[in-house]
Amino acid sequence: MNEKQLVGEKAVEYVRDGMIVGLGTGSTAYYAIQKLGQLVQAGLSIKGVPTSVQTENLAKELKIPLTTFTEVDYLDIAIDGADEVDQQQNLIKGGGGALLREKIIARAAKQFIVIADSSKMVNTLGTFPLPVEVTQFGHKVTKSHIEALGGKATLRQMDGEIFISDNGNYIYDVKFENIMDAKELEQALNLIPGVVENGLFVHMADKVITVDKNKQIVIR
Ligand code: ABF
Repeated sequence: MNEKQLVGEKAVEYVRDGMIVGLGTGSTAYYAIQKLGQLVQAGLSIKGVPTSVQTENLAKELKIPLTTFTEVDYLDIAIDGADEVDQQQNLIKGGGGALLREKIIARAAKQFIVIADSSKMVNTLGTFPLPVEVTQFGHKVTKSHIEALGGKATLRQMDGEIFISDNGNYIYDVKFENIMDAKELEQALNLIPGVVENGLFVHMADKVITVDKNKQIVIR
């Protein structure tokens, strides 16, 4: 079993009958969702809130019942991946382009569980470019304000076209050198008109499930 599957399936052990579950996006969350699909087939009664259209489609394939924030206003648990996890369990997320819905769902969850293979664990955030979701309107001006904070912003493309998020926005991937104060940067970015959300998840993870160098599961 690979590290992603190990941590993905471990997180599902925290899911109980009757829960509303935030379903993450990415190749690690994929394993958690696959496991939930098996348990639903075996009788587990949950309702999922997907963090992306991609995850919504996967959940539908697996016949996991879904709900929305028009029916619920909180989640019991959210399980999601990350691009980087630092020593204080702060995260960079958004490599999959789903950071806005992921952050809304992570905040709405009573328990936010992050699943990350060992390659995601870092001392300081910032090796991975920070995804910042921006409105299409005025995005080049927004980019200039983002770069004034010290980063180098690149408009995300996919298959030669400008990437458009599930919410109809653009994403800039911003290379900051080491991010020493994640909270300060998160707040500074979100003060910029045109910035919708950014991929810094500060003090949000309740648990981080990863794997140590002996391939043993570690829960922080
Ligand atoms: C998602 O999980 C994204 O925020 C993040 O980019 C991704 C990690 O991807 P993977 O699990 O495929 O490494 O939540």
